[in-house]
Amino acid sequence: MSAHPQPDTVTDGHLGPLGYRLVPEWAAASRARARAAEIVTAHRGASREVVRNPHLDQEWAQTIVRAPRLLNAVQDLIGPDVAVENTFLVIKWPGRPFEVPWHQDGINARLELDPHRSVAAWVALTDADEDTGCLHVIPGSQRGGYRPYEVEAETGAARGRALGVDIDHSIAGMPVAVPAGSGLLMDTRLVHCSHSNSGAGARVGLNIRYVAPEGILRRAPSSPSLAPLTGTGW
Ligand SMILES: O=C(O)CCC(=O)C(=O)O
Repeated sequence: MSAHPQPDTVTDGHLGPLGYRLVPEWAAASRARARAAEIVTAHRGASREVVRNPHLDQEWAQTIVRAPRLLNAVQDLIGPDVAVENTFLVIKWPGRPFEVPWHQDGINARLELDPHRSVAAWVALTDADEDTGCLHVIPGSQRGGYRPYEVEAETGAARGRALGVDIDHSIAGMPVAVPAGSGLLMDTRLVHCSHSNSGAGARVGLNIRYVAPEGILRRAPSSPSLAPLTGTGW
């Protein structure tokens, strides 16, 4: 018998009691920052804040979703066959209001993911901390399952988010600082949000939804095709 308590995978989920964990250095910090600088240069003119599904046509995003340390950590959780369901790039410009409300990545008006056959990743291309608008999480909130959600208008960062009716929206959650080149893996039921960037430079982060075969319980027919990365079960 193991000397260490094992996570209760039924209630805690595959990421254990907290519902998230750090993936250190999927890329060297300098490489991630250099990529962020290119992205910032490309989008500064229009002050663009959101790019949807860059993994479909951008080489840099295709490289990130396949980064070996990230992909290996994902495969450890959901098995060898992995596809990308969605990516979502957020550029938070310094001093410009940009709040991402409390939500869960695995459910919205168009989608429901099986939390045991999917995982969300948030990867930092610049240093993310409280000043620059890092994620805030509610550790253990995955145990409450998917919550009723409100559907926001499809503008700005809105994605038909799952805003829990039983969440006290005044709570701060726990800020999770992530250095450039590292990332977080999150249970797709983990409740999280992020605040505006009051730092000096742009904050750039990429959200990725990874799925295993059978990991999608409901998905709008108009959604872009899955992008298989590994395996033959697609
Ligand atoms: O980049 C952020 O600040 C938040 C992104 C996020 O939570 C998401 O895309 O689900």
